[in-house]
Amino acid sequence: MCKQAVSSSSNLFTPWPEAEANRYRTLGLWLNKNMFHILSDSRVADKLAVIDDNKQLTYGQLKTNSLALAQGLYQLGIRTGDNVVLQFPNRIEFVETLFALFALGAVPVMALPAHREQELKHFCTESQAVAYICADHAGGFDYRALARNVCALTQLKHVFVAGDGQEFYSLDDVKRAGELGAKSKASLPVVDNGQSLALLQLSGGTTNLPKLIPRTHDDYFYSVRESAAVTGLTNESVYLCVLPAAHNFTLSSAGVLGALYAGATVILSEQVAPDRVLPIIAKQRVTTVALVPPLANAWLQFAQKNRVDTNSLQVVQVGGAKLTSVLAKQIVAIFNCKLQQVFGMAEGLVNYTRLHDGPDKTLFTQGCPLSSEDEIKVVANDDTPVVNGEVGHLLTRGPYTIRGYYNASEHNATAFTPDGFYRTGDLVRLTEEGYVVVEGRAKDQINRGGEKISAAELEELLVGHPGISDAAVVAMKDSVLGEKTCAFVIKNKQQAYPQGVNAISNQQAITLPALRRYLREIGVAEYKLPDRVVCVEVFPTTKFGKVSKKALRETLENIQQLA
Ligand code: OOB
Repeated sequence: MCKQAVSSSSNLFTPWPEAEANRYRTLGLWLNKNMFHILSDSRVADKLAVIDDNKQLTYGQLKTNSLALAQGLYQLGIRTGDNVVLQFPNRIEFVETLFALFALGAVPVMALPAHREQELKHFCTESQAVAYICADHAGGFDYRALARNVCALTQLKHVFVAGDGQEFYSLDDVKRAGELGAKSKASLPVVDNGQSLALLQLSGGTTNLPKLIPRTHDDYFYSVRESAAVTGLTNESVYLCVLPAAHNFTLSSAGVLGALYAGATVILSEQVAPDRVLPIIAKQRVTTVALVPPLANAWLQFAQKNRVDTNSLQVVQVGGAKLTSVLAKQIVAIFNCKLQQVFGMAEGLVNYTRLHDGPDKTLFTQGCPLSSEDEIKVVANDDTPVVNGEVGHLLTRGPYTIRGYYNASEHNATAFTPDGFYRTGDLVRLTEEGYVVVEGRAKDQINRGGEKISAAELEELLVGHPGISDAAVVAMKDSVLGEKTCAFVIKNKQQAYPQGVNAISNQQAITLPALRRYLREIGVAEYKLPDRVVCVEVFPTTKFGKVSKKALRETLENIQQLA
């Protein structure tokens, strides 16, 4: 079941129309270059490229290691066009493996460290991945145990583990074999095919199962180069990555790849808590960092109460969820730095406030599109443009926004307009100067402090529980995370509980702890577990007979007010 060649991916993702593609090439946006060139020879080989909690590598070492790993993976059968699920904490091995896969023309599927059996199984099946590459353990979790379960459930052919591989291939051994192989044979050529897939990102999702987002070398490399310029990264910058490095924000906006492209030093931290990270900022003289609003808030609280040296900080980027102007002002005042708001999506479009913008923009808007070639439209429900300045649905297309999800033709028919605009699901208005203000969301999703949860996905998981006959998930306001998740459930009265399915079934209790335990047991990522459960007899419906999420949100607000 090995997907053999890149040609097979052509019917799995929608290319840009030829006229647009030619235009982007003529304009020099698409360079027909493999992203491996980010580690190009022009970098100073002995400059520090990456530092993690335990080790560090120069640009020269990073390049050598990635090529050796590519060679080793090739020897074991990984080929151009193969999809490979990658799941790492913020460690150097993540960067080495990512560039090894780029060099091979293999396609990493960017799983997050929090993902578990449910998600991994889906990524492997959906992408027909031939391999899974992970760390042995991180954050107290053993990823080899996860690998065992995923292997049993999918068509995976190989598992590679950084650290103690146990029964799996150790990444160090693969690298060593690759070094030896490279000495005896001609080293692998890095193939430039800009239209081929560079990686598969993950959508926050509105569907039962998250969609994969096909990003090409041409489009991703363009967004990385342009983002590095807009965030002011140079070879003197020190970029700190605290959010998961695989996420589009910290990978490419400008992220780890943008920082390496600029010749900067990247610090990968597995810690996020301010007492652990703020000393790293002081020690490494960090200039640039990307945060989600709740993390920015936690760091500020800490910095106000403790003596910390954050003098080196020049740019603090905040994105992933709406930043309040109150928090925005505090960031600028307390960190004495430039604030850059980032409103982006793994599907492509990224908006940034610019470093020279005044407070009217940096405090109160989510920026403007990265590229002058980005097209954005704000439309009413019938897709007609709204009056300037009014709130509407944001649609976009451009040189780095996908034209379709991976292997999802049915979903693509509604997720994109017939002329190729992506329906972001965000409700926005534009200022007179064309800056975007995010006003809300039309998509059925919870944005839990930047982590996206598809309501449909969680509902499907909940109704899989024998004690629940129906579920409807809505966002509830939260002062720290912005939003949390509330699951309204209808108990299953008829269902006879099978013996020993899990602790909760036998008790017939649909309590929050029991439900969270159930979801954990079936292998759902921790951030997707509901924060509140409300049992109801029936769901309110709209006049079309659909569950009214609006009415459920109102019920929730009433309950919260009474509490
Ligand atoms: C980023 O990417 P995703 O794919 O996890 O989530 C995209 C969605 C957007 O459609 C929007 O609903 C929300 O996240 N979002 C924001 C926001 N940034 C993202 N909502 C309000 N204000 C913001 N600043 O989250 C992402 C990708 C690249 C760069 C930055 C964020």
